[in-house]
Amino acid sequence: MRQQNTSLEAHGFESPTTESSFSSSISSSSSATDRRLKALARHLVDSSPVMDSHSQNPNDTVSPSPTSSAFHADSVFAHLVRAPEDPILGVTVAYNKDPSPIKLNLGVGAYRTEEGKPLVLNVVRQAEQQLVNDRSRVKEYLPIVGLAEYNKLSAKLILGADSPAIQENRVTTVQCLSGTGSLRVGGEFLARHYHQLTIYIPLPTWGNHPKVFTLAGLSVKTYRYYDPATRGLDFQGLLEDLGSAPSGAIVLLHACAHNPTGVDPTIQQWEQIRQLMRSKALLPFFDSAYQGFASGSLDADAQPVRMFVADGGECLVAQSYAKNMGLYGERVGALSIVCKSADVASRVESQLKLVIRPMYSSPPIHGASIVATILKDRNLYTEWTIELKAMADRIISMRQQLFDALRARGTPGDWSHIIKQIGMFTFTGLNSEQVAFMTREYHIYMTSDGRISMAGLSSRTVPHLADAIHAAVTSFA
Ligand code: PLA
Repeated sequence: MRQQNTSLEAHGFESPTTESSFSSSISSSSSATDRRLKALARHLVDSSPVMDSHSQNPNDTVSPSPTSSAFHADSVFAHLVRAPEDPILGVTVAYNKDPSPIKLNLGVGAYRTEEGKPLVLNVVRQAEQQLVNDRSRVKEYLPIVGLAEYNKLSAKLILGADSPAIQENRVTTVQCLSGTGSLRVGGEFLARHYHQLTIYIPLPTWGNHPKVFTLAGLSVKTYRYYDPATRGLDFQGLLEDLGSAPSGAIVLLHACAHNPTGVDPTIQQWEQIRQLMRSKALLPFFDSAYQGFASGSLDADAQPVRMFVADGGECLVAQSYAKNMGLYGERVGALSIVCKSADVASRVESQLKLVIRPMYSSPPIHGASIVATILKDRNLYTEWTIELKAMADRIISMRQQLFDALRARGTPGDWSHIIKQIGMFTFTGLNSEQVAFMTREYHIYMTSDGRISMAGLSSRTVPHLADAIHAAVTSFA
């Protein structure tokens, strides 16, 4: 993979440091920052002779008058090629351009009601009302690590209220820009301070993972996860690949509702994964973007993370409130790093601040205030769990309806994976040709890997989707 080489070359690994002085942190921040600075320096050196040759006469200054040739020259960006749209978010771009009244967007994982409308949770509206009514609230900057109360509550939500790691102050949590920002901050922290620069991600995984971690300065490798033949977990392959990973390597794990496959290990399989990873000192980095969305229970969906924390070992967790609170555009997330001692955790936090400050300084206040308001109020919290369960249940019922509709049509193939898979997505097994056909003929939009967002479906649109799948499967076997 080209990306891996670039990442390794650019990284020029240096020994990890836990010192918190400014200069030590700068000297240890290889990777992305260094690469950018080097490129800038090269550019300045390369361009200096050209400038000299133009300025032999001290009076010969550059005059950007409208008549000068420089003014009419090509754009300094004329050499740019058009970048492709994002494989997931680009689906929405294409959908928005389609004038068809029957169009259906099953691309991005965004919850829709039975009426096909985006949903603002009732508890979110209530929390926002409380915030607006509170005249004492101001718009000052948050600290670099975000809203303290929000961070504490987020750690409790994922690790459990009675987590010994929290009680022993071994967890540091920083508010980040949703799940993506949490992954990026965690990735950059590891690239600066962890002794192993390779991160293993499942095959397949969310399309942004390799980009996030490569640009953070890590080297990305994959481990086997999904078996297309069984449409289930390739557990043997997973154990073999993690078993042959170098000691200390970082392993990205989807906490629940694996994207895009909808296939999760069982609790027994998680336990085997945990034992293997701990025996090889592999560092778990959990991506928890769907807590509560898989089973409808916040605790059940956090179980794999809690198993890894219960053994006393270290791990990272990236959380997102995009899906479970429907706060997509508010960009609310958190990165927690569980450490062996309170002392280490506080030094880790001091270094996280040095990652965040030059990146975006501090996170936004509104979304985190909504989340904190809900999590700390017993009534709002209970109401939230009910609304969350209703969303999860609606998705589960869509699975059943789609499965029944395909059976009723006699669509060739075994579609039981639709009801077995879990979370927001079904990994249909449709190929890119079939997907293109469904978009062209039925105006159904989805990612080219055959992933459909069940949360974008409703009882009203299931027959249309089933017709399209039936036609695609029978036209392109
Ligand atoms: N991690 C996983 C596994 C995800 O699926 C997503 C979102 C994120 C992190 C990041 O979400 P956040 O930054 O909004 O919190 N995946 C979506 C959206 C829902 C996307 O691609 O950005 C998806 O359609 O796959």
